[in-house]
Amino acid sequence: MALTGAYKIVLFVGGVGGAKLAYGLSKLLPPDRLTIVVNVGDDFWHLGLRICPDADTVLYTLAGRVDSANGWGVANDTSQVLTALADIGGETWFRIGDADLATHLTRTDRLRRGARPTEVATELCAVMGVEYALLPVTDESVPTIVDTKEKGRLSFQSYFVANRWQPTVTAIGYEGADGASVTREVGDAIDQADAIIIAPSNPWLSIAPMLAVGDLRARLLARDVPRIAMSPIIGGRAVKGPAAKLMRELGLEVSAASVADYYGDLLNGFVDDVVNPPFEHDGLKIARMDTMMPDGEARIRVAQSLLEWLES
Ligand code: FO1
Repeated sequence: MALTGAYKIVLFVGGVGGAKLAYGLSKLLPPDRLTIVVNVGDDFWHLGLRICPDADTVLYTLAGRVDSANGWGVANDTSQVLTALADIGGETWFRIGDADLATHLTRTDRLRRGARPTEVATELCAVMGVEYALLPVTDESVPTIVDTKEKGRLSFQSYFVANRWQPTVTAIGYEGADGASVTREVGDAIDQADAIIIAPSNPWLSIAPMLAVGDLRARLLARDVPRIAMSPIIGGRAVKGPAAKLMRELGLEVSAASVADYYGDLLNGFVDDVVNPPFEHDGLKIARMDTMMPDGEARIRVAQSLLEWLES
């Protein structure tokens, strides 16, 4: 599976963890060799605006604008509108900064004028100086729904933000996934890919919502190229977010091996972290490396190690 020459990578990302690997790879591969496909399951309507958190996290990260403490929103953003909203009893549970609001206003305006989410993503990348193709997996709405013991059925942001992902998850759904289809742009990227990489995003909340869309899984399986995932579990826990807690609630062992099992035959390669206990998985080539990406330099180093493994 050694990659040679000017090979093309398609990277599937969700939230913050995925954006870090996208950043690292963007420093090593030119735009015509790295396409980023982003989860749309977190997207929702809020205060009349279409909010696309995972797309914006990748966009701001690649543009060098992201608030690095949170991994989402705009660095050093102000909160005049949030304060004014609070004064008049508006919703402030979802923290939207003033500069971030400009993105949501622009996206919503473009969508209302008939643009596709894919076109809006391309336009926002262009104006923010991001030359990489940042593609929503589908232009249709496929919201992630979370069934919980304590609060019943919750929309994703209600689970993740309003309830701080504390409720016990009993099931996760991807509404409308069957009837949806990947965009032409995503289909073309997959057909031309020399390798498919699944970022260390939450498999159940950020990657599965994409794999559920239409015939995406079958299209990936049809490509006889490296199809690898990077473990989001390091040392028995998630670097950020609910992945480990979710695995426990779903009755799974909190390990990279469980993640590899979950992805199943979709993968023929897996990148595990050196601190995780080694595991075997038939049909899976497993690389072990330091996958922590606390800063820009580490992200580039991890991306470099990943590409070197693919080239070996
Ligand atoms: N996550 C939070 O935990 N609290 C927030 O107030 C919040 C606001 C927010 C605003 C814009 C945006 O693009 C993302 C935001 N996120 C927030 C993250 C968001 O919930 C994402 O869906 C998660 O990062 C999961 O991918």
